[in-house]
Amino acid sequence: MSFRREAFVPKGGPDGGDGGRGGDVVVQADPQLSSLIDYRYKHHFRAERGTHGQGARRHGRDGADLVLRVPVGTVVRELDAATQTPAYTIADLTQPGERVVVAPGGAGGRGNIHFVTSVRRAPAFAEKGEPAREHWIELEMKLMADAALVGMPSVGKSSIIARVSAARPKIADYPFTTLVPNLGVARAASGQSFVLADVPGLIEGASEGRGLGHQFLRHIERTALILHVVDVTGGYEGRDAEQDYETINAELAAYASELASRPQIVVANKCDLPGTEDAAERLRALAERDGHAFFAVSAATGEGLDALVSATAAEVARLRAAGAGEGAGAEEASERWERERQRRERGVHVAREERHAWRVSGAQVERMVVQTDWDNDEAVAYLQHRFARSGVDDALARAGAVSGDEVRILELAFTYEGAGAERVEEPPEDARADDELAARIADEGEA
Ligand SMILES: Nc1nc2c(ncn2[C@@H]2O[C@H](COP(=O)(O)OP(=O)(O)OP(=O)(O)O)[C@@H](O)[C@H]2O)c(=O)[nH]1
Ligand SMILES: [Mg+2]
Repeated sequence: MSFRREAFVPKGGPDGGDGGRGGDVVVQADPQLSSLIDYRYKHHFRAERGTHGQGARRHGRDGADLVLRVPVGTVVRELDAATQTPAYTIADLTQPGERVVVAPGGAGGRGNIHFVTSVRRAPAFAEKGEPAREHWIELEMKLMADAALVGMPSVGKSSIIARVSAARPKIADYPFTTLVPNLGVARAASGQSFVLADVPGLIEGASEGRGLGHQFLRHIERTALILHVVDVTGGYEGRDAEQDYETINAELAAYASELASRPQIVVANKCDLPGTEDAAERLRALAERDGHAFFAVSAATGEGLDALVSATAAEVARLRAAGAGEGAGAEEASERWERERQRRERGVHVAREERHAWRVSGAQVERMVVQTDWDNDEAVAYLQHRFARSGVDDALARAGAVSGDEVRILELAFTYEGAGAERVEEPPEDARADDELAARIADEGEA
């Protein structure tokens, strides 16, 4: 709050500038990153704060945003601070450059020049800056591979990725050797390359969470092409190749119907071993029945792998070209996350805590409260006016509040004066924004 003071101008008007806004904390997908390791040990991040407004209408400086870079394919969730469990998904960052604000910088308080009206020439109050906000955020990196090696345990998925890429996963003759997905880049003779994922083995019941199933089926969800690997020896457990093939497809379908219709290449592995020709031919027939390409290979000798890699590269290129047109670009997607965030902020929730006591919550409403200077009657009157404009009073009326009821917001209590309560004076210049807000709250019918 400030008034102009100059020689020969005994009663200068109000001239308090606004405080600068605090920086946002932003999470942004960066194609250069491949893990969330940066967040393993450092958990607290803060953006810069804004500086105070000053007299002579000088505004404070805005704080710089803090951008947290994460790999493409990171899912960002809001955690409930008390229970540390996910409350909702904030964004799913699937494209390079896609971003989302996870903690918006606090708005700077507005200086007293903003509160001048026809009847209030010299407002002796200004708004407080919005305090910094804290959020607990969970980051999960989901695989963004072009193709995934899927199949029963021990069919040779890791052996294949080790042969066709620089990935060096553990290979052993017992099931569930692979416990976390491995990624590798494979390059075809044509020069085309693609990212291949080696996913832990699936078993019957995986779609219901058996084995390591659930965790890894989730990753396959985002992979455009499935390389379905089948051990044509039947494996040491004496399984049957055809049956394995059907089992895995049934699990994919049970997990998510779109996985069943996802493009698939069927790979018969361990064809170097004697007596596997029959099983391989029967598998080829099944693949053809289902309209899938089929390759007989050996991860042990390398036979057939070049052809498999070439076909996979071509199919990946085809799927990429088909997918490029659909879906929004990174910028559009970021705007969508921002709109969703703002919608969450605007929500006004009214809950009855006692017969004549109501709890009102919502980011925007709570912000109005914390920005109010309680030692200043004018500022408090202005807050009451904002409540009316922003739909809080209406929401209370709809919920059944009556005059005299207690209204609790954060740690403060107010007295509800009824929908017909006396209006404070004409709205100042920000009233239009408040009007829109009230209309939106009414639209959403949140009460
Ligand atoms: N003879 C032969 N053995 C193979 C071939 N491919 C893999 N194996 C063997 O099969 C066993 C399992 O191979 P992995 O690559 O670990 O199988 P996986 O599918 O990754 O298994 P999980 O990670 O447990 O799901 C190992 O002993 C490999 O040496 C092959 O083409 N021929
Ligand atoms: Mg493996």
